Amino acid sequence: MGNIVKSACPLNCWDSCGFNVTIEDGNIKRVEGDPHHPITKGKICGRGRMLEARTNSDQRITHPLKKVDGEFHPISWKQALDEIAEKLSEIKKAYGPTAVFHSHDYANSGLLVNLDKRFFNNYGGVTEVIGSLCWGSGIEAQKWDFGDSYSHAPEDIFNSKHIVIWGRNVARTNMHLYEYLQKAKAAGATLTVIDPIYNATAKIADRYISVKPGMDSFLALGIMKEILRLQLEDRLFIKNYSVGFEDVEDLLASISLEELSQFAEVPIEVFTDLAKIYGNGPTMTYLGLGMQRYENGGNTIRTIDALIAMSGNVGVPGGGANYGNLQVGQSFNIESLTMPHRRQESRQFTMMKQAEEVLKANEPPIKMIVVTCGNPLTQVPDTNLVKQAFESVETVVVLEQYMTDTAAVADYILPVKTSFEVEDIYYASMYHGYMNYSAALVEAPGEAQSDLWIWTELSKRLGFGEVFDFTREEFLEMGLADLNVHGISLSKLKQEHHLLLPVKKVPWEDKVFKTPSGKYEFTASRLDQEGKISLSYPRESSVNNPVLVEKYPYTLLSLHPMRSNHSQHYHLIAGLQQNRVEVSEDVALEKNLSENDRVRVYNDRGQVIGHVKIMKRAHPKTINIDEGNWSQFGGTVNLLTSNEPSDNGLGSILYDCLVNIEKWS
Ligand SMILES: Nc1nc2c(c(=O)[nH]1)N[C@H]1C(S)=C(S)[C@@H](COP(=O)(O)OP(=O)(O)OC[C@H]3O[C@@H](n4cnc5c(=O)[nH]c(N)nc54)[C@H](O)[C@@H]3O)O[C@H]1N2
Ligand SMILES: Nc1nc2c(c(=O)[nH]1)N[C@H]1C(S)=C(S)[C@@H](COP(=O)(O)OP(=O)(O)OC[C@H]3O[C@@H](n4cnc5c(=O)[nH]c(N)nc54)[C@H](O)[C@@H]3O)O[C@H]1N2
Ligand code: SF4
Ligand SMILES: [Mo]
Repeated sequence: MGNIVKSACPLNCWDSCGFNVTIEDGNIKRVEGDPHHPITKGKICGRGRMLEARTNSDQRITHPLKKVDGEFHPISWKQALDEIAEKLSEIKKAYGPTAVFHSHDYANSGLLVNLDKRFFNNYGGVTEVIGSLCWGSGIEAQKWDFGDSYSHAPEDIFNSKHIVIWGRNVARTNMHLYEYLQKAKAAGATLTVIDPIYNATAKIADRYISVKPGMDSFLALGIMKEILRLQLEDRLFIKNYSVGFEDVEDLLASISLEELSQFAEVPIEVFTDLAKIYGNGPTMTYLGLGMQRYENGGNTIRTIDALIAMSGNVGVPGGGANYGNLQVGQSFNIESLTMPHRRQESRQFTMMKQAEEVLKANEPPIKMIVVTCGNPLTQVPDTNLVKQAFESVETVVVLEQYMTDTAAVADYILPVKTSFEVEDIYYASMYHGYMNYSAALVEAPGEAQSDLWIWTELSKRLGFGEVFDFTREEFLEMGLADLNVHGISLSKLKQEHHLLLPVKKVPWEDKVFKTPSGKYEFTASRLDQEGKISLSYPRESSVNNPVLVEKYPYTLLSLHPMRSNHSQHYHLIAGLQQNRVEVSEDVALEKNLSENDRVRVYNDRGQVIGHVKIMKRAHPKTINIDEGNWSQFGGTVNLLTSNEPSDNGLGSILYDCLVNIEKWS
């Protein structure tokens, strides 16, 4: 039977689902959807259901471990914390606090996860990561254009005449948007999918457009050129609410439709077709992260934004350039949780270049790395370099639940609780505007502790224990303080389990933008450098590097896996434990490959071995290996990817990656 309680999904995902969790004899038995959640309505994915296994698995790390002579040995919490605190204090004295590097990602979307920064800021300010492997180029791009990255409320889709899914793998990564798409389609909206891979979302579309990876800006320019020819642009918006459109017109005049079609590998008729879609809106565009993971990624998102703006689809119901939804996270009082004013020193490495920076840092050198909510040896590009960097540092401390590739190179592993073992509030700044509450539901196995307990214990030893002298509830109330005026409190949230944050349903409806000019900026004034959109190409492409294309003729994508959230589920699902190398039909033909052939995919950075699967209707010269795989199961695709940053400096170029492939026995 068991007792059913409400909870929430902690995984880094668009959907941020509400859960009903069954508890029996003090253990998690089952994880299901909460039918009362306004957006996720009782449906969840396999990754969410698998959180039962992630909590109960006997592979969990249950005791602090210390590496001695290359082997891990269990030690007491007291020993682990005393030794780490002593090292932290010695490092600060000898080199300053920025000799400590905090490497993290966003594996848990709990509000109190931010308290790691409270610890590091009070320590004096460490070397931090900036930018994002995930969506950094696109977020920065939208900040230049709109001043911020905001999305429409999910239900606003029913005001759309046309819906365009541009580089988002909705059926796989954003399941509730997929449901909304089906409903909006049934209610009469048209659906267009733009993607180099004919994915499950493309299958339900009225129009599928196959584009050359990394070349979407040429498609967007082609559509704009046709919009101008057909006089479908929104002159009122351009005149009253934007700056810089003349620069876009100049750019469009500098290149022909034929050239645009050749670059994008999209026929001109498609430009015309989409010009009519955008010109006869409202047309709602959902941008995914696909096309911004290239060196020209920021420019690509800005060009698509420009198309959406000039066609009159910004600030109107049923429209929007829906990418991130940062207004969700901005609702919380993050600064009172993180105390940035306590920093005495600071240094930043980008997410992408963290390994290279660790290796070359000397003022001061990196003496300790602390990893939280991240698995850089699997998820950060150019794995061979990441491994070398982490192995080069004297002390690596990893807060983990499992023996990941990153934990395996640690000197200390501190075992942490899973989301069902702590109280927190979960939200995603990606799609809908609800936050969800979860109480601590079960006891943790062995000696696993919460991340917060670890910061509290370390802070006491380092002499600033008072800043952690709060209960979890008090910290949650601190994070919600600014919301009280909106009638939102922790007690109300506990009662209702989910509450809508005060987010705009139709962002930019007042046509007042957060840019320096207050207008939509076709040409960005945010920076000193020229803010015009331009013709730009992926780094590893025939335009920028024809020699490399001869050696490595195929583009390698590394999409998010269906059944795992990044690297979090591979060790629990036997069927995932080898690399599947998906190739477009022309690659199979060129290389004489059949289904299940064993192949080697390689470039100058590394190689990955796997088995062939042939993708129907994928764009020519395209290969995909899903991201997240562990070294013991054949290795991460990041052995092949590049650690270069995108054009605006804050994003990765994970999909801007040329490879070759051969049979391998
Ligand atoms: N199942 C599952 N779901 C997840 C996650 C997971 O790990 N597993 N992770 C979550 C997280 S953290 C994130 S960030 C989101 C990401 O969600 P998505 O944005 O959907 O992520 P991607 O896997 O990058 O897929 C993007 C799509 O872009 C396409 N694409 C690649 N290159 C190009 C291009 O040049 N142009 C165009 N037009 N399309 C291109 C790909 O073929 C793919 O269909 O998913 C979230 N949901
Ligand atoms: N090639 C390629 N690389 C990619 C991507 C891609 O599409 N292709 N996707 C990128 C994207 S979008 C993202 S968001 C990143 C994700 O990168 P990561 O966030 O590093 O990946 P995850 O596998 O989600 O999680 C990392 C670890 O966090 C641990 N963890 C979970 N909860 C907690 C917690 O509460 N406390 C602590 N201390 N640890 C916890 C998990 O056990 C897991 O091992 O990867 C990026 N890397
Ligand atoms: S991973 Fe995403 S879709 Fe799956 S249960 Fe969690 S929030 Fe929902
Ligand atoms: Mo992500």
